[in-house]
Amino acid sequence: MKNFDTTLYFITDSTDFSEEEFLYRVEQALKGGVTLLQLREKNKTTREYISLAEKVHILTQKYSVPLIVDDRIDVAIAVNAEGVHLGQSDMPVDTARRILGNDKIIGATAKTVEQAVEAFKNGADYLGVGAIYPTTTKVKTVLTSVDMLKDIVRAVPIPVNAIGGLNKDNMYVLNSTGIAGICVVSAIMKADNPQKAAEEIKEKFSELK
Ligand code: TZP
Ligand code: MG
Repeated sequence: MKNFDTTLYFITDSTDFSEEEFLYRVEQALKGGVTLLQLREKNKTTREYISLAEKVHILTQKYSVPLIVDDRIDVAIAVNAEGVHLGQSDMPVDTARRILGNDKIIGATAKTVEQAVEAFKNGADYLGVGAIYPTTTKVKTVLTSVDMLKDIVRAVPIPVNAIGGLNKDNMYVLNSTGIAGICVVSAIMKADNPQKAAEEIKEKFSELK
């Protein structure tokens, strides 16, 4: 059964960390209450990606948090991850759904109502919408307005998460948007204390109206 909570969706980035430091930070974040975790790697070989995904999956399973693999259906299948996240240039959601079946979580990126509705109709379980703020994480994206975020939330019945440059001090802009959760990379990944960062972000999110 698909069972997931997008409240605090942590997307990892191993850039500039040793594997040991990376895995330590991932575990600290899980201790801090991350509810969904995405492994996102852009510069690894397939073999390296699978190797890291296996190690991260052991950690996410220890904390009963579903593991989502960014882009790579093959890597997700290889490690029996709980799901995949697909951008607008990645495999179409309906194709991924056909390959993965109904039990896997499929997330999609959407920047317009049309993209959101299409992803939902094609079988997406949740959406990531942004970037809300400029981001320091390496990604090809454009800014998405909070008004567009609200329109997307209204247009689809699945959980919608905000992403992009979000941290505990600026997420107040997400008040009354109706989002299900937030996605963060650097606010946790690069924090002095990833556990504390996760706890604080979760607390702030719970205060949103
Ligand atoms: N998609 C839109 S913004 C982004 C992705 C993957 C990166 C968000 O990273 P950060 O560090 O939370 O701004
Ligand atoms: Mg992608």
